[in-house]
Amino acid sequence: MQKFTVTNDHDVSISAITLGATWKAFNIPGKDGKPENVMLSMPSSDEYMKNQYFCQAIGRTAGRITKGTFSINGQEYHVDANEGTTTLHGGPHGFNTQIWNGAFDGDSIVFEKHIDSSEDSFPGNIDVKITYTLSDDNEVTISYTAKSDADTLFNPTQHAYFNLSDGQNVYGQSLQINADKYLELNKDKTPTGKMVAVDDTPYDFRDPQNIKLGIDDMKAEVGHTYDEVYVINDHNDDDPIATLTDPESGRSVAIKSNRNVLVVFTPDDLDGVKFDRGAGVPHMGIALEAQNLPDTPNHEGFGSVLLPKGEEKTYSISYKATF
Ligand code: FUC
Repeated sequence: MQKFTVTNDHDVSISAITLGATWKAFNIPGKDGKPENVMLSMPSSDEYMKNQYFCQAIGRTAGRITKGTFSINGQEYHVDANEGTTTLHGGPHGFNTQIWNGAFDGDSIVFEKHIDSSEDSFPGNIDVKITYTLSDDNEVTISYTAKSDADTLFNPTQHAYFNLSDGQNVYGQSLQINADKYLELNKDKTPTGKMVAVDDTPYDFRDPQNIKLGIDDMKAEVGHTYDEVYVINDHNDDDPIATLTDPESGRSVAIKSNRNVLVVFTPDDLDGVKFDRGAGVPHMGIALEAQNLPDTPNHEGFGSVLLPKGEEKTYSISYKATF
């Protein structure tokens, strides 16, 4: 396994590793000027292999595909399931399970991989390129490019878990999301197809909201922590879709993307997981995953994540640090 690091002129740096094209570090100075890693990272490859998805690249399709079944141009496909009958985050052989070929391209970190249809069960053999770039104004851009030899689906994301504080949990941090609606989910967390207004619910992050208060309200009113699919409002590509802020350390990360979804996940149970910050505790990080609507082909009005044969498609997500 290899690790690649890029540092800019403001003491901001990023590291990424070839296992899972994982975003291992985003070091941002705090009020004291000392850079700390705001990604929920792990100390060893063993730990990354035991605990999937932590800050890893997700593909071909982020989120859940109902019964691992979808149609493209009238042809039905069944892909491998890895959560009961559901295909989660690209299935059992998704991007996060691959060892990528890593290299520097100038100041960018580039991961490339050819994935055969026979390997991950999705239609089409694809060539994928994931690029990490850190700018001098402290913005990280991750882009995902793919080309397939048959029509297929492509809806990648980065499963970034953030903790901007110097402490163990995200309770002091606040989150703002540019979303009037979220997806209603079935018990197995697949979408019902319905979008629900956030008004007067703990789902409402249109104004910055303290995460601890939000989790408490969710538990009291809805019965569980956040594991939600926010439908991002129409916006200019230059406007952040979400901003995470830690008043205590002075760090903040604004996410920009032209994707129409942000998944927000605040895991209760990180027991037994070893992180660089220490032993896993509840709400040690918050996952913010910019993507397109999940289970797309199975719901009318969800748009398209089709990657047509022979066409190259690129999706990007940017994370701008201020401190
Ligand atoms: C998020 C959630 C899932 C899952 C995964 C690791 O995308 O929506 O429920 O637990 O992360």
